[in-house]
Amino acid sequence: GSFSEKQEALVKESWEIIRHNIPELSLRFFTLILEIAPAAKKMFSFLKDTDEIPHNNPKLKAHAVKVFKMTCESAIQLHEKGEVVVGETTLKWLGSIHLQKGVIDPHFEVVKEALLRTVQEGTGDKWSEEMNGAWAEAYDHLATAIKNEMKI
Ligand code: HEM
Ligand code: ISQ
Repeated sequence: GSFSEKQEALVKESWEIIRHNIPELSLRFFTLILEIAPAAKKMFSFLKDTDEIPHNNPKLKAHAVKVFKMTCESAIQLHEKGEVVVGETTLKWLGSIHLQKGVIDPHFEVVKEALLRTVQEGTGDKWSEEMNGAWAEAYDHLATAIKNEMKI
């Protein structure tokens, strides 16, 4: 495939760094999403009734970890199989959640931007353009799979 071993390694490597700082970075990820798109706040059930982003919300943390892990998994599959193979059931589930919450295509760019910036901040001096590109590609494939499921 076009996703190289180097790219896969870069994603895995950076996830290892980010993983250890999840409480802070999951919050950062989410803050960035709402900074770019404030209106997205009302879509998230765990934020509906709060004025600020909760600093120690286990649900928020768990959600953010899932998004990171899935993107990471997507990178591994892109390298090994040349495509993103999310389980059919998982994909259907993800498609229906996002459809039901009113997520539309431009939102995916917002989450992408926030994810890439979180990776950049989270990896510090280990960050590189190449690492950024690897995450971007892995995310795009996953986002496309979810978007396709939402159109069915
Ligand atoms: C829920 C992943 C893109 C908004 C979820 C869940 C996952 C997920 C795993 C379910 C969490 C759970 O119930 O345990 C992803 C991935 C994405 C993506 C991998 C991109 C590749 C987006 C985008 C938006 C969005 C672009 C729009 C801002 C939401 C909302 C929920 C959700 C509102 C429901 C949260 C709740 O209230 O329970 N997402 N998501 N997601 N996602 Fe995403
Ligand atoms: C769900 N979908 C996309 C991004 C998210 C970020 C934080 C919490 C939940 C999310």
